[in-house]
Amino acid sequence: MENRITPEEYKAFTKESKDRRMEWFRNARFGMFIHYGLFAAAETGEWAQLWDGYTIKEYEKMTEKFCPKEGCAEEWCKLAKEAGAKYAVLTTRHHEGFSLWNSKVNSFNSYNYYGRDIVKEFVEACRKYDLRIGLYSSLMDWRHPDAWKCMDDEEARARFLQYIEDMNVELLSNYGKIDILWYDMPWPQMSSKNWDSVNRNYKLRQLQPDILINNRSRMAEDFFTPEESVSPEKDADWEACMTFNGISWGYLDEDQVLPYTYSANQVLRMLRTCARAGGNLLLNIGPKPDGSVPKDAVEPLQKLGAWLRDNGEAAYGLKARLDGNEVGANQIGHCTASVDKKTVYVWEYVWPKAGKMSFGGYLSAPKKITILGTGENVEFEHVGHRLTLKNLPTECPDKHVGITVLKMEFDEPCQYQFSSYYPQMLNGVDKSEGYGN
Ligand code: JFZ
Repeated sequence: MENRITPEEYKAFTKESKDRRMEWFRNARFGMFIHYGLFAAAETGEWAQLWDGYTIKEYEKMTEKFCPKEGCAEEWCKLAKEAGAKYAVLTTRHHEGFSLWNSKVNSFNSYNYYGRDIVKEFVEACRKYDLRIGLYSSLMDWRHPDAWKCMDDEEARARFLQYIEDMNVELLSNYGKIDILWYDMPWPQMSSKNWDSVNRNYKLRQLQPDILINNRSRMAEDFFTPEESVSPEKDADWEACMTFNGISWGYLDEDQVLPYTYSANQVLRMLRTCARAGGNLLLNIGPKPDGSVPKDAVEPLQKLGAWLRDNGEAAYGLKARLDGNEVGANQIGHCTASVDKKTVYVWEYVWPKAGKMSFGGYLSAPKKITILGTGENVEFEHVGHRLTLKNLPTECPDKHVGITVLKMEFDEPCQYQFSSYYPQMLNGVDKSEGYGN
């Protein structure tokens, strides 16, 4: 391989451009994952080939049931846009080894079977709907003869690494500007050295100088990818990837999976966790064998998008990383805040019917409080450390999902005292208020 680079040189190379490359990602907050492949036809998850014990030959029969309809990629991207996603990531080839593009490297592909370059259709749809583009590339491959042999056969490893690289070169050369390379499952090689990740990724970055690469080629790279759990990565960029149902990335019967499908409210709680801890949410849909969006995901995504159109300011864009001590809400809500903490967004999951609400621990008073979704001003008073909002609407102001955001604007960074376990521990509380010393 030409012009090889050391890990130290590579780290310096990527570090120099990282903040510039990451800027859109750090503001985007929300992307849509699309797991599409022959596995959709199995209807038992994207690991069907392995879990259901197919031989490679038997699994090839999935090509008879897989039937991508015209315009399916457009359907995915239109819904992603409507849902408020800023980018989309497509599984171009999952572990089953079936490429969704006109590959000259892997003949087991959608073009040879159906005359369809689905990756091309996907990138064109992303551009039509102004979505940044992510291409998922599995390192694990259940079909290629060298994929497992490479565990202990150096020649097989060289062949397999070249196979993977050649496919990724096709993806990053033939479809215009690509924003994310989303590696997955770096098995059976258990180190970046054995994957030769430094040099393979260095080569791919030459093809797409602005590309972001995730941490799944056994190197930290640009962002971490906690899976099925919105678990913030401290002091690093991260993106939580989540199925829509906690069961499968690939299509499952849309009627039977409905009881497990997340509501818009549940997705919004994930998004808020991301917004207050400097991460993104990559929420997955698993299209049906014909490429249709499973109906269980449609309504939650449409509601989510409607809410974000009114309240997106509280979620999108750079936000302060909060670990619970800088700004606070109450038991029925959570906060996000601007980086300078002069704006605090309180996401109230339940709306008080009493027409008033208070927040302890606010040592400074905002200059203004509004209901973000309606722009309506809120009356309030500030006594000691307590902020009391008065004459509130008795009906929940948010008509989309029932989550109302209160926007509190301060002249200076908000001064908040962590509401501890005993009132006596609160500074600023008047001890004569019956709490004694
Ligand atoms: C992988 C895939 O196997 C899965 O099908 C899906 O595509 C998901 C997004 O990525 O799942 C993983 C990846 C990593 C771990 C577990 C499941 N891990 O590190 O434990």
